[in-house]
Formats: sequence, structure tokens, C-alpha cells
Amino acid sequence: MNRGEHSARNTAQSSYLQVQPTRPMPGILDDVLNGLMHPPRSLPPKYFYDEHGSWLFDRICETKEYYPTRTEDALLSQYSSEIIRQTLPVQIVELGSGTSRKTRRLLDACETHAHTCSYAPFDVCGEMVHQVAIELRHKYHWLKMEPLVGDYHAGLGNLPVASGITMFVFLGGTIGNFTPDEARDFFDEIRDCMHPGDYLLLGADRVKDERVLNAAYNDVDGLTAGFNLNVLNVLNREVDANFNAGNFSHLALFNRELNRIEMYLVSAIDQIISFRKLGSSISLSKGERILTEISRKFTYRELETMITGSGMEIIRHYEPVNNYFSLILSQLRKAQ
Ligand code: SAH
Ligand code: AVI
Repeated sequence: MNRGEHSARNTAQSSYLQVQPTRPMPGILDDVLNGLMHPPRSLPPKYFYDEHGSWLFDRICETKEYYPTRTEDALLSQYSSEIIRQTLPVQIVELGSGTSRKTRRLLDACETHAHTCSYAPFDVCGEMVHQVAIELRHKYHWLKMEPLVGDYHAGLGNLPVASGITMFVFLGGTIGNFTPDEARDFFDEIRDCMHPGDYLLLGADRVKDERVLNAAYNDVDGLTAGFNLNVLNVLNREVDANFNAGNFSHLALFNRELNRIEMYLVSAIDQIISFRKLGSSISLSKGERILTEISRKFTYRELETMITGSGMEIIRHYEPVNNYFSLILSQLRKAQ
């Protein structure tokens, strides 16, 4: 491997490489200035994932309402062996890897097939990547770990490159958190990182009964609400804001026209929020919303069009009997 710029962060037990952006990215101060100062107010979803937010997301995945994780995990359990046999990757690069929990199905399949490879989990949450690297090094002695930290919206051009087949993995339905333009650009960018013969394994959530969707983002234990509200703690810490989470409520609803869940923080009172690091403040009136996330749901065809539109070829499109989720293996074909 080793094209690209990285800087190493070493700790007692583990280390990860900080992937350098390939283009200038707005920082949190810019994102607050651009997103929060004027209605319609919004924030990029990456700010959910500080250490606590990443832990909350992991707990959401275990709720009875949040079907995507267990549905995708069941598909991976069933098909990982076939996927590894087909792809035999020298390197697995996972974008937005989180706990890498479901990816272990692929690593288990490597073991079954006595196939060795390297694994590069890439996530914005350094604490999570650090922890995962320790766990996986311990569990899979044969695995070459290449933990990476950075923002995948800042470009993928500095990711490590292997000599041999790479399988890019993008699970969890995180593609649904991208706008259509962001998704198209992202697939183009992944394709630009691929060599002929490389693969992409994508997990994406499907359109379904909206009662199922609304429940998944409104779990009765309030974990999704806590995850949503946690972004206010991130802002308090990072931009010295004075949000009181008790003055906001969680709202998640399915937008039928756009086939997406929209998640908001709703101001429960008239209030003024100050951002000391910016030297500015905003007035929020009772009922005013901040859009914190979109989570798009796709049809079978939309997913295939998105992938083939970037020049990749669909190899297999797996789905469960209830059609709740898609797991798609595609490939950048070798020139004939
Ligand atoms: N793939 C895992 C996690 C999904 S949650 C799963 O299927 O369970 C989304 C993950 O993407 C989180 O771990 C979050 O930290 C990461 N993430 C969000 N925005 C990111 C960004 N801009 N760059 C890199 N990682 C990001
Ligand atoms: C990471 N992403 C796919 C999750 C989703 O379902 O859109 C994030 C999430 N938001 C609320 N619950 C889960």
C-alpha cells in the first residue's frame, strides 16, 4: 500500500492514520455559520458521531424498532461466504465503519476460506476506530489492520491503495444520509479510487410501510431522541454554545414525496442561543426546527441506477423476503 498522505496517531495499544483531505472542507465553525444562522436551519449529520453519539448509535442498532442493522446483518451472515469466494480481496476498505460489527461476517468468511487480507476501517470517530482496531487485532490474528480516521466528504484520493483487489464496503444504509448530489459525487469518487476488478459492497435501506419507518426513528426507549439531542452537546463543546437539551425535542417523520426520514430538533420555547467561539447568537422561536439528518429510502431500481450510473456493474443484488434492505455487490469491470 501507500499512496496518499497520512499522519499517524499512536497510542499505547493502537494507532490510526489520519487521512488527509483532498480538498478544503468547512470546519464546524463554518458549518454552524452556514447551517444555523438563518432558516431553514440544518447541520451535517457527521456531528452526531462523537464518542457518546457513536455509542448511542450502536445502542439504536439493538432496538426492536431499528430493523436495518439486523436485516443487513442477516444478509451478510447468509452471503458473506459467497461474497468472499467471489471477490477474494487483498484489501477491504470500509467507509463509515462504526463498530465494524457486521463487517465481522466478511472477516469470518475470510477465515472459513483461509483467505487473508488487510482491513481499513475509515470513520470520522477516532475513539471508535481506535477501539475497533484493538478488538479486531485480538480476534483475527491473521488480519492486517489499517485503521483510518477522517471525513469521507473531504475526498477519498488519499486512501491507501493495495496492489491487488480492493473491496470497498459502505454499509448500514449510510448512503441514505447523503443528498442525491452527494450520493452521485460519492459513487463517482469511489469509482475513481477503484482499479479495474475492484468491488463495492453497498448496504442501502428500501422504501417500505411508513409505520415501520416512523417507528425505527422513534424507538420507545428514546435512544434515537438521545442521539439526536446529543448533537447539542457537541455544539456546546466545540463552538462554546449554550444549548440546553431540555429546551428541545426530537422529531423524526417520513416525507412521502421525497422518500426520506427527516430528523429535526424542535425548539420547545422562544430562546436565544449564543455561540461564543463565533461571537454571535440566534433567536429560535417555539416550534422552530433544525434539520439534523435525512435518511433516504430507495427502490430496487433507484439503487441499481445509482451504481451503474457511476460506471460499475452489478454482480449480485441481495435482498430479504420482506424487501426491507438491499446488499449490492458491484464491480468496476476490467477492460475487455
Ligand atoms: N457502517 C456502520 C455504521 C453506520 S453509522 C453500520 O452499518 O453500523 C454511520 C457511520 O459513519 C458512523 O460510524 C459515523 O461516525 C460515520 N460517519 C458519519 N459521517 C462521516 C464522515 N463525514 N466521514 C467519515 N465517517 C463518517
Ligand atoms: C447511519 N445512518 C444510516 C442511520 C440512519 O438510519 O439513517 C443514522 C440514524 N439516525 C437515526 N437513527 C439512525
